[in-house]
Amino acid sequence: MDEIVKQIYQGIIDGQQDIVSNGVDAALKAGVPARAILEEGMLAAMAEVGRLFEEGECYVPEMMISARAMKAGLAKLQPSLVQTNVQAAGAIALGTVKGDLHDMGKNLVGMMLEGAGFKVKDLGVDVPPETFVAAADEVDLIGLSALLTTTMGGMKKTLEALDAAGKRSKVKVIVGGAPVTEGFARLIGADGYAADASKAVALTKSLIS
Ligand code: B1M
Repeated sequence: MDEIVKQIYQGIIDGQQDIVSNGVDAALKAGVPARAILEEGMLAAMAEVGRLFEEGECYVPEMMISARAMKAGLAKLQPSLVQTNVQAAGAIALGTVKGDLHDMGKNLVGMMLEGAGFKVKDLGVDVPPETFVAAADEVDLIGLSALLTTTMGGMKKTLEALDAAGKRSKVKVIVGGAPVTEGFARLIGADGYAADASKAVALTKSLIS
């Protein structure tokens, strides 16, 4: 791993915003590809934070501080991730389902979709089904994110609410997030599942091209 990328990785684990933010600037200046900074530095570090939390070696406050450091780095990386000359290819509404406050995966998916030329409406976190239903009139596709096994049910409820409002056939719905699987997506009747942000872009293109 590149030395600067290592510093970004460690900075996220230690929750040091300045190190991460300056590290991303330095890495971009040194010509390290944005994708490598994201995947080898930032995503790998958050996966390690998750492992430490799971094993009782760190707690929610530390997880929050790491998340803040990751966000500082993402803000610096965003322009490089979303560079695009592509015309708007469709409109997407994105949100993390009700009860769930995790937003970094959803934000990354949003950035990548914008980079691919889609117009993205970010509905935020803890989004109830009725908010997705209201957005359905304005977009071609709705993207639902969930990071907790306990909130995945919110995806099914959103699909049911779209159905009840007579809007299900008007929009495509895709789902993603760490606990979500292809099988779960099929079970609840979503139009697709993507394991990461790049796959979400490919899936979106295939569904609304
Ligand atoms: Co939380 N948390 N957390 N957390 N947290 C997890 C998810 C957990 C797996 C940690 C663990 O135990 N190892 C665990 C969930 C266990 C489970 O349900 N199976 C957990 C828990 C338990 C909790 C709390 C309940 C802890 C507590 O309070 N006791 C609590 C819940 C709060 C709530 O939401 N109601 C909580 C809180 C938090 C923080 C607030 C401290 C913070 C979130 C800060 C924020 O998002 N602003 C946090 C964090 C940082 C994590 C971990 C460490 C990292 C998540 C993350 O941002 N990853 C996480 C452990 C882990 O995932 N390894 C954990 C980076 C992000 C870019 O990846 O979100 O996976 P991810 O997104 C990926 C893909 O999943 C996919 O693409 C993205 C990019 O490749 N993707 C999509 C995501 N959405 C998609 C949508 C798509 C397509 C693809 O289409 C629409």
